[in-house]
Amino acid sequence: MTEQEKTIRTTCPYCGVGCGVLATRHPDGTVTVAGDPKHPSNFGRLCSKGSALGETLSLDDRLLYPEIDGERANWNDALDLVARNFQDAIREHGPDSVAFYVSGQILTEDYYVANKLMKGFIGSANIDTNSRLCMASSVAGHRRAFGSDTVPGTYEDLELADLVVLVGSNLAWCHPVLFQRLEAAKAANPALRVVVVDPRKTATCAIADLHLQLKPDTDVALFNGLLAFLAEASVVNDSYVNHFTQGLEKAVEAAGPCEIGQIAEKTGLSRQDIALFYKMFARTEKTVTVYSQGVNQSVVGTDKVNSIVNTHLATGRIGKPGMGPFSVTGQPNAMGGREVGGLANMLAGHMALENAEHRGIVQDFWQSPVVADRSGLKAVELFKAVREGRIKALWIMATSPVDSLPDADGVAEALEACPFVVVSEVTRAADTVPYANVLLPAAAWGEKDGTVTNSERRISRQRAFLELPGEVRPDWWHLSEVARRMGFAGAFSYEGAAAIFREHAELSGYRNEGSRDFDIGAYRDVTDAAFDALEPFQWPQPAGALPTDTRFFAGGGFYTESGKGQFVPVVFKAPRQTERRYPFSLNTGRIRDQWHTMTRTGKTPRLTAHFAEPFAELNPIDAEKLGIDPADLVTVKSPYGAVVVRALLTDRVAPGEVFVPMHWTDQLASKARIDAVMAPETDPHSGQPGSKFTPVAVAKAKMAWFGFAVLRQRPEKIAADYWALAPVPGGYRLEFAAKADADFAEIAAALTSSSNETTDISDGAAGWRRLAEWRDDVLQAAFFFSASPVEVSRQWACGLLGEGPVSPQERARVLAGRVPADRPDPGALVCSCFQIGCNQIAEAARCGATSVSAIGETLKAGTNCGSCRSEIQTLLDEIAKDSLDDADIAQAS
Ligand SMILES: Nc1nc2c(c(=O)[nH]1)N[C@H]1C(S)=C(S)[C@@H](COP(=O)(O)OP(=O)(O)OC[C@H]3O[C@@H](n4cnc5c(=O)[nH]c(N)nc54)[C@H](O)[C@@H]3O)O[C@H]1N2
Ligand SMILES: Nc1nc2c(c(=O)[nH]1)N[C@H]1C(S)=C(S)[C@@H](COP(=O)(O)OP(=O)(O)OC[C@H]3O[C@@H](n4cnc5c(=O)[nH]c(N)nc54)[C@H](O)[C@@H]3O)O[C@H]1N2
Ligand code: SF4
Ligand SMILES: [Mo]
Repeated sequence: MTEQEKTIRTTCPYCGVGCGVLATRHPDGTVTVAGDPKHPSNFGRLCSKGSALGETLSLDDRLLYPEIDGERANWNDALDLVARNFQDAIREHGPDSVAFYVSGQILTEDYYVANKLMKGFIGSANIDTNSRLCMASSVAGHRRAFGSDTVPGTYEDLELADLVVLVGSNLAWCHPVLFQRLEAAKAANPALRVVVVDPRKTATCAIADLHLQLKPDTDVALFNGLLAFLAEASVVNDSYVNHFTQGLEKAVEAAGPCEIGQIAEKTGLSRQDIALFYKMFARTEKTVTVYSQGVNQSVVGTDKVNSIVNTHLATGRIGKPGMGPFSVTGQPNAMGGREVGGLANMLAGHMALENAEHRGIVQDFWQSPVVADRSGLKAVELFKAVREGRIKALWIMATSPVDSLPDADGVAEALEACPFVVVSEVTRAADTVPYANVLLPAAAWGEKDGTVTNSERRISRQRAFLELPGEVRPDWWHLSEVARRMGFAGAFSYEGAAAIFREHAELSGYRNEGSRDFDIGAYRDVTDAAFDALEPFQWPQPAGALPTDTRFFAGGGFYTESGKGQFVPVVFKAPRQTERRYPFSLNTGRIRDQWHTMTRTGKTPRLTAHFAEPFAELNPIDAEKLGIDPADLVTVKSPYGAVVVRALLTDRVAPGEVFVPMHWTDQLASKARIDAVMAPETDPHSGQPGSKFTPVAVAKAKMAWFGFAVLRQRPEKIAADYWALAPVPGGYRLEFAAKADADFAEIAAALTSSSNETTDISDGAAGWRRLAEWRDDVLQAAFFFSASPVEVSRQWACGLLGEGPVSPQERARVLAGRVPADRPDPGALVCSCFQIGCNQIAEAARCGATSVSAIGETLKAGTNCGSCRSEIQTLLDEIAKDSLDDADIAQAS
């Protein structure tokens, strides 16, 4: 390593696994990353997104200076204006006329300051967060059962278990490193069984011994049935139940008798599969049930959580090695946000807003003029209030509600109508930016310092390794400066993240004495230097105690009034039916290589190659009925809004269901914000929207022509009824289409510079036309037009931008666009690290590489980050099945 090279230990800014990252800054300004072998979450592993972090740090789209009404401003004016508008609103309309909407992607220190300002100094609880869309049902379920929002287990439990049940969790794509740990545990312990409960066949199913492909939102029927089964088969742990819990009888009564036939009817599962699952669960002491958004993001999400937790309380399988219900968090700091009380119905330090004693503790500690004493507006209600003019000043930080909240067009209207909107952002290429009266430039990953808490309650440092560019400042600074200007200088005079962390740690231990789960009092006096060097640690960590058991509730000790864990009686409610006009149920979620609204992962070709445009997974049976062919464009529509996306025909989804990823925004596609389609219906206990279910109509979007282009420059404006843009090495790729006939030469010219030379070839009979533009013999853009979806190898076409000068005589050959014989089409990308496509894997399999490791040896695919290993497995399974089928056919004929 040269002298200027510097390696810093930090934490990945994406998912809740919370992997340790070694970031090395090189003298040429580039940054490379590697997994931190010493970090106890990942032990050196990183997934595809984590591995590509170094490629997402460019400043080209960064917000570098404050802006007022779209004009660059200085910090002082911007902060004064924010403080004045908030103060004016509070004076005229009261504290509940202002609100913050923040995010599980800010650091604990940012979050702590936001919550303190709103609840203790402004005196309203109108601070909510995108965790409402993410973890709120788990929080509500935990509090009902445990009396506190406690995750009882640790990651190690997945490795120590003999049965891991994954409910509504696509772990392979969404918590890839945890998935890899599970995969490795399964390889080491052949007795370990994995059950996946998901209406969709996901990549996670590659390691499943049993996939329960249930009907959407019928999980409560499945787990109530399990509780009844356990009770009837006397698998209840009487000692645990009698000593440490209350309410089993009522819960069993609510669940009703275990009638497998009825459960099969409700869930759409086969009786055999249900019985098999119940028996596996009953006989396997070491069972962990991991759950995620298929559980939380539902109008019955909290009941789903408790139906799962009930089965673990009944068996006493909680807080012991290899056992427990385990809600895995999505965002890097979803847990930190919960610890500081960032939700509208929570208080700092895992204290309860409705508890007068807790409010007293917090107010006394903060020495604050007030402390909010009733729940503020939860995300969906909050934006409804904004739309109705009840919120006069709103501050949005590190989240994009016009993309991620249901009825997203309604949210956009709300922001339009709001008298004063502040947005703290890192990029100007975010859909919220146009709605901001004041834009505050925030420090991004690599520039900011502080802590995050992962799914297993492990607190790790994010450390800066880059200077703050332009005038960007960390989020906690934005908040503290406004607080100072609102007259609260004394309580917000922080010098840095360490000072905030100390205060947060001290509050967690303040008048605690074991009465609250969250206690990191041991760190209340941490020095700046010790904070810099802080090693990842799990809470609880009270002052004066040695780190001991990091699990909860094996021996009771619940935080309820009685100290006992509570069974919550839950009753299965049949999910809302789809209707004649909206006959499909829309499911939404994530893909392997993109993070939410793509503001970072959408910047690197390595991550966009896996899926380069928005799509709808549709079962081939439905497609046939609707006259939809592969690669057609389709409209997915509800009474709230519509998207136009590419049809992806696959039996991964069941007939009657359609899955659309949540990622595409107006930055990279014409009309793909799927939350514009989602109904704003929420769980009554948690306020979490049911982002996995909305009745929709699906129809072919008829187009007069389709186009595909590779372009050296990003086009300024794209005039087409459908378009989707993605970066490729050396430029961009564009898919587009329109309903009306058009002049292709004009379209091409409008997307590029007019000074280019053009080559134009067409095949009238085959119905296609191709145009290429050149400058100094170098390809600037290539266009492929056709009356039907363009059939050209995308990998080959994207590679054209990498070719050197081409003489005029050769240009037609370039355009002819057949993959040269010596360079077979690699096919759809599977391995993003080594850019290996499915055709290459199929070819290797035909040559004998029939296992994931053999593919790794032959092609290197899957040998770096490992995120694609489950897809390789699925491909190999399909190839094996196809060749068996072929053999059957051959035999039969
Ligand atoms: N690659 C990637 N990883 C991520 C993220 C990302 O954006 N990209 N985001 C992170 C965040 S914030 C989160 S919250 C997590 C989310 O992680 P996950 O919850 O694992 O991901 P999702 O794709 O949202 O949904 C999981 C599954 O729920 C299923 N599901 C839908 N309806 C039901 C139902 O009624 N019952 C059951 N049992 N299952 C159902 C869906 O089919 C889907 O496969 O991922 C985190 N990790
Ligand atoms: N239909 C549907 N909708 C969903 C979901 C779903 O499964 N289906 N999932 C929901 C869930 S679980 C989640 S977590 C949400 C996520 O949805 P969002 O929170 O809206 O998505 P992000 O893209 O993560 O938004 C983060 C924003 O913060 C910016 N940013 C990044 N770092 C910083 C920083 O340090 N400071 C500041 N100030 N800004 C920063 C990014 O540029 C980006 O614009 O979506 C929810 N919406
Ligand atoms: S699993 Fe991937 S996205 Fe999640 S923290 Fe680890 S490297 Fe980051
Ligand atoms: Mo999330």
